[in-house]
Amino acid sequence: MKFLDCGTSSLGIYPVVDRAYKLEALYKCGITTAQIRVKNITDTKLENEIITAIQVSEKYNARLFVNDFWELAIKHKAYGIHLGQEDILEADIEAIHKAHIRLGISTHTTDEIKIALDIEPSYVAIGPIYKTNSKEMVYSPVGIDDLKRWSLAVDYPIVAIGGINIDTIQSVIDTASADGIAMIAGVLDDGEVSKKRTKELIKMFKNEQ
Ligand code: 3NM
Repeated sequence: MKFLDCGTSSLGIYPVVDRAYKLEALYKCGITTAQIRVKNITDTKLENEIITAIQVSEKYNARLFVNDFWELAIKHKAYGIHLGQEDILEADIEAIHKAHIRLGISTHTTDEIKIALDIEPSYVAIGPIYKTNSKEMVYSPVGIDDLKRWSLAVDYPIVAIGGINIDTIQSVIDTASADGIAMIAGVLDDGEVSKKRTKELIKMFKNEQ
């Protein structure tokens, strides 16, 4: 089926945010890939949040992945959709492909990676690299060594996620395994975007230090 790729530039620092208004601050810092992972709202509010997220991302020419709500993402022509392992069982993968929308898939084990690879996605996310407080996890951390090892068998861009922040990112960068490094808390201060830290993270990813 083969999903579209995400272009020639690295996905880079890949923030995952719960509300669309946080995206603009991130894009102004130089973020080029983000995910909207809306929680706790439904119906029109949810749809409007996704529309706003898509619009602001288009304005900045950024690669926005919509988490979970694949039908809304198709309806509003999102750049990409991100799905977890349970979601890929329920979502209409063919409809996403037909709509020319990119697809990223979460994986936590080598078995899950195999399932993801069968779908020929735009990227494979591997996590949690470290312990995370942002999502309940039944999986123990993958760690740096397995990230390196697993990535050798994956011929798709890899996104590392889980517990990655300004203090832990360098070891992930040093693996040279990740095309993108996703994070929730790492770009936030009290729930709001920290521009200073976001810029520092981008610099570290680009190895400009
Ligand atoms: N998915 P933080 S870890 C949303 O491993 C999510 O699939 C994960 O948040 C996975 O950067 C995670 O604050 C939470 O640790 C990431």
